[in-house]
This record gives sequence, structure tokens and C-alpha cells, in this order.
Amino acid sequence: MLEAFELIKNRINSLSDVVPINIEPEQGKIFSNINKDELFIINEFYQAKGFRKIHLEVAKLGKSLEILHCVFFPDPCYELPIFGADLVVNSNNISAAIVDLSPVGKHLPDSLVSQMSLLQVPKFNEPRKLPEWGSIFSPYVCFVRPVDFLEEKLFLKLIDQYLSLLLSLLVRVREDETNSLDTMLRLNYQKRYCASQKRNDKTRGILTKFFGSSWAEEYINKILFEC
Ligand code: BLA
Repeated sequence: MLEAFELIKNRINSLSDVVPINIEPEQGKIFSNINKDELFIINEFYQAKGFRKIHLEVAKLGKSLEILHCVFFPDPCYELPIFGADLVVNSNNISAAIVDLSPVGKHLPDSLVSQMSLLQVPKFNEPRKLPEWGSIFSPYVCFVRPVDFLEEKLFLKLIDQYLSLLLSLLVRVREDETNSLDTMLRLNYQKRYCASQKRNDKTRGILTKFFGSSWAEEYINKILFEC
């Protein structure tokens, strides 16, 4: 978990003009009043050329559940996919590991597709089935339950490779006008992505269990998948 956090953090820090987005302190570090060791959420937000919002979150929810959540929301003026990763650790085992570069149009950009198809994606022993709302993800989405330490390492490497491809695309893409048709279409895809993610009842269920349903709803809408 820490390793995943570090590698994503390194990629964020490699962006030339990255700046932290100032947030309300109560959104940055969230502790429950019950037991600070067992229930906390730490959020970091950044902005950089090409990205309207980068969100990196680590959470510990109760004794056994740890989560790493990360989304790079592109600035819709750029033809960049949405990078998303989620690691759910249950009693020290990763139960769900997902990473994707998700399209903000009908397809991913051609140049990205050709690079992604060159990646040697390892064959994981326990692939997982995407939920129905998962149609937002690309054909290159990797959703697995890593079965051992080796697979965990391979998954982290894949996260890093996807980020590397994203950042190499960043230096090639042009910037469109805010009011151009392409920009507006990409923004619509981003909205669709957020709307679909909001249908993840596993996230909602866990947050509701620990923080109550109105808090969970607000957190999902304003912090996780605001658009
Ligand atoms: C699944 N997400 C889950 C699960 C939990 C969470 C408990 C079930 C794990 C399992 O089935 O083994 C919980 N995830 C959270 C919480 C947060 C979080 C509480 O990020 C934040 C506070 N989810 C994302 C992103 C992606 C994502 C960015 O936030 C993908 C890029 C995917 N999570 C995702 C998917 C599942 C999941 C596809 C499986 C859902 C299912 O099987 O129905």
C-alpha cells in the first residue's frame, strides 16, 4: 500500500508545474472520533498542466480494511484519458486491484493504443469480473485479485507503466480551446465516468457503514467523483 502510494507520489512530483490544491483542512485528514488508528482518510489534491485535479487518497476503515484510491482527472482541453487506480486491502490481502487509462471519447487516442498494446501485461491468476457500471473502463483495464507477493509487485509495476504512458502522452498533446466541441465532448465523458463510479455500491456501503449515509453521499459527490 505504502509502495503504491510512493510510486504514484513520485509520478505526481515529476510533473513540471504541479501545485497542491488547497482544500479545507477537514477534507484533508479525516479521523473518526472513535479510534484514530483504526479509522482515517488522508486526501491529497494537485493540479498540473493537463490535469484539472489529481486526487490521491489512503484510508483505513476499521481494523482490517485499507484503501488506496487515485484518479488523475484530465483538463478537458487536452485529449488525455482518465487514470484511475483502486487497491482494496482486506486483512493484509489485496482483494481488489484495478488500474486503467479510461477513454474520454469513443476510443483511446491511437498513439496510446499502440503503446498500450506493446505493454507486456502479465497474466494474473485471479482476474475479476467488472461490475455492470464498469463499461466506462478501456479494453486495457486490469482488474484482479493478486494471489501472492509477486503478483502484487507486478500490479504495482503496471500502475507505474500506465502512469508513464499517460505522462508521455501529456508532452505530445495539444491544448484545445475551452469552448471547442472536442473539449466539451471530453468533459461529457468525464461526467459520465463520475456518474458511473457513483454507482459503485461497495464504496458507498463501506463509507456509509463508518460515517453514515448522508456523509457518504456528500463525500462521493464532492470529494471522490465531483465533476
Ligand atoms: C471495489 N471499492 C471496492 C470495494 C470496496 C471499495 C470496499 C470492494 C472490494 C472487493 O470487492 O474486493 C471501497 N474504494 C472504496 C472506498 C474508496 C475507494 C471506500 O476508492 C474511497 C474512499 N473505484 C475507485 C476507482 C476505481 C474503482 C478510481 O474509486 C477504478 C479506477 C474501481 N472498486 C472499483 C471496482 C470495484 C471496486 C471496479 C469492484 C466493484 C464490484 O465488484 O462491484
